Amino acid sequence: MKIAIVCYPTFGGSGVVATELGLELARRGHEIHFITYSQPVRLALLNPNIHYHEVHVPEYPLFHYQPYELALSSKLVDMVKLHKIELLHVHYAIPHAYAGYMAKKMLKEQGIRIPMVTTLHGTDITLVGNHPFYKPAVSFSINHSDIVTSVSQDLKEETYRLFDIKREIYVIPNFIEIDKNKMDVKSDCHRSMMATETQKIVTHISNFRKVKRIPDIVKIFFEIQKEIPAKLMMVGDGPERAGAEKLCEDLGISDKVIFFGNSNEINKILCFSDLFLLPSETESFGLAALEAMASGVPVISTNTGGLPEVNRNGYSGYLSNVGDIQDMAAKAISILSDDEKLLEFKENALQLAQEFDIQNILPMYEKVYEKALKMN
Ligand code: GMT
Repeated sequence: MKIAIVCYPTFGGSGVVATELGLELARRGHEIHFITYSQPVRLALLNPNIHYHEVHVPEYPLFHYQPYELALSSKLVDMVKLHKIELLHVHYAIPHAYAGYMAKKMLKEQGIRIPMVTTLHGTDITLVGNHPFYKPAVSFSINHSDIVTSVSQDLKEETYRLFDIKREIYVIPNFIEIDKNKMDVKSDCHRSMMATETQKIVTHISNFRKVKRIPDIVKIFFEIQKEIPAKLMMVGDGPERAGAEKLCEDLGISDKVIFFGNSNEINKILCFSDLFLLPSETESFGLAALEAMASGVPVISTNTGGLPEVNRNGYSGYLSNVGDIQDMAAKAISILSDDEKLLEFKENALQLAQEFDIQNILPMYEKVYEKALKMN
């Protein structure tokens, strides 16, 4: 199949999922065209089946806001015609499904019919989409997609609860490439550079937005390090980072916390991590938790959104109520203070992650594509 993938090219989970999906589809022989405003961070153009088309939004002083959706829909029309693309797979209802719908309409006028699959990732529904200003556009974009998928059962239910949706939503969970994960870190895991033998390593990875409850991470770690020699690895960047650095200073733990900034080699940090913290306010799936588990790192997370579909309480880690710092700290300490228990949780985490191996999940997308093509 010739498939156009539209996504955000940044470090967020949806961009990672879209990129990894495209890469694996290309390996399986499909021709993949990424269409977005800059090259996706995890995309290496080393495969003849991978193409990247940049969407340019020319600056024009008349426009207070430059019209990205317009540029994207025009680019989609041009690329579909030029490369004979058969299917659009857009990640995020707004603005991607919105722009995709316009592209479909323009193409139809020219006698070209093309189906659109929309994948919902969470923030479009739970945060952005729920804003009353965007609600009609999100409902419209979902209802006018040929097939809609969501990354968790919880997100599917939330979408039905918050919007007037008239179509079936298929759940296709996020995935991880277990083999690649193992290969990448074989010779590159430098634990001794980060901590002493006796220190345990706790890690968090995100885009440091408010929804991630970054101060909770620092406070949980503050409790952990009172009981156990430990270091905290903070990976990623975003609006909450400066506040977190200040909180570490105020609590007197700056020497035990490393802020890495953004990284696209997170498995080289996860490979030496003992525990992963994800105390988010909400999380449609929690890809970072799955990435941790695939590196054999147990997860302490909240029990909201799709997180219980990824992290199994008392098995791959623990789940607590949002904001319950004491509970999360106690559970972290219980795992980290008992080497036998830690090892067991590490093995469980890896085993559970295997259920989400890309080889199990990708055929679900292929099936959906075939169905969409038949519908058109
Ligand atoms: O984690 C983020 O805030 C980024 C966001 C995104 O749009 O990339 O992530 C969302 O999509 C990911 C991939 O499906 C999910 O794993 C994240 O849980 C989801 N984030 C939220 O729901 C807050």
